[in-house]
Amino acid sequence: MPVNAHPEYTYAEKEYDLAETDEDRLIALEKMISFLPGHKGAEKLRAQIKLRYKKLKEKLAREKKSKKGNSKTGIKKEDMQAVIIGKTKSGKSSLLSLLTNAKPEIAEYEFATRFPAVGIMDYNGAGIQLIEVPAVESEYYDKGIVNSADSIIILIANLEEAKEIEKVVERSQGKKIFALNKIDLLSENEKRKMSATLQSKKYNFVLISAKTGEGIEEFKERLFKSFERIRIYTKEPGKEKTHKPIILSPNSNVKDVAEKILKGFASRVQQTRIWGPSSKYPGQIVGLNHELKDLDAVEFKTK
Ligand SMILES: Nc1nc2c(ncn2[C@@H]2O[C@H](COP(=O)(O)OP(=O)(O)O)[C@@H](O)[C@H]2O)c(=O)[nH]1
Ligand SMILES: [Mg+2]
Repeated sequence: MPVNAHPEYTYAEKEYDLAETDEDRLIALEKMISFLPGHKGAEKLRAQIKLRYKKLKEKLAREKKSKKGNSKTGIKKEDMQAVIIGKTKSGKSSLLSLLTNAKPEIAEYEFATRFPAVGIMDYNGAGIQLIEVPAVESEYYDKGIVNSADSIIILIANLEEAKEIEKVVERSQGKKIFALNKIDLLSENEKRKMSATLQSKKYNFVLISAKTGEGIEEFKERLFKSFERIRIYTKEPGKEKTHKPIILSPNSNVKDVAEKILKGFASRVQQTRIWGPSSKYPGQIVGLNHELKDLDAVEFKTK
């Protein structure tokens, strides 16, 4: 307790010590600040309390902000997550239902999708999480979810829409892929013209039809590449490798695989063998630091 402290200050300090939530701590700090002793001897204390207040306030702001993101929708983020955005009736729901098990409403009328719809797309055994976000121009558009996604699929009908939506996601970090949809309605000549225009603007784009499936294989490949991840299969001694790979960032090593399987698992590994692109020969014995490549298979023998 500082010298010559105001009784109200002493009281607020007690409140602070007893507070159980950060919100209550912040209120107590506000009171402490307003009753801080003004004399020179308390200079250091004043600075300390004000700094503590500032930090706590920032922490609460951060927490509030992150709640506005994905957690609001209750969607758990998978290793590879992409959002599908675009104007109403651009074909977002159609694309989601073509690529995943999700069954969103596909409609002739506008703004049919009010809540983000989620599905998992299979890419040679690897799951890619796709989220249809309500139309960019609607009040249900969810900025938070778009900002936290790894990749952003922008469904468009023409160059104007590409420009318009590009502005909306200007600040988002995710890799952007423009997909010109409904190409089944275009002639070969129109398709060529559109491609040339998008190319000249340096867009990362693909031509697709969510209705006929045209261009979809190339789209899937482009999408997977946008995540810049590697797929590592695991196997048990004497058995076939698993169908579902583990997803890691490039330059990951054997230890990263073990730890992704189970935290602390690396310490139980006695011997590791690898097959695939990073191995010198099939079944090569390597150490935990061995760097892996996309499509490697790893076998662990445990102690
Ligand atoms: N011809 C054609 N129609 C499509 C295509 N994709 C979507 N549609 C149609 O466009 C309308 C809106 O589709 P929807 O997926 O609900 O769009 P959303 O509002 O962006 O979710 C529906 O009538 C779909 O059948 C496509 O590739 N080709
Ligand atoms: Mg929709």
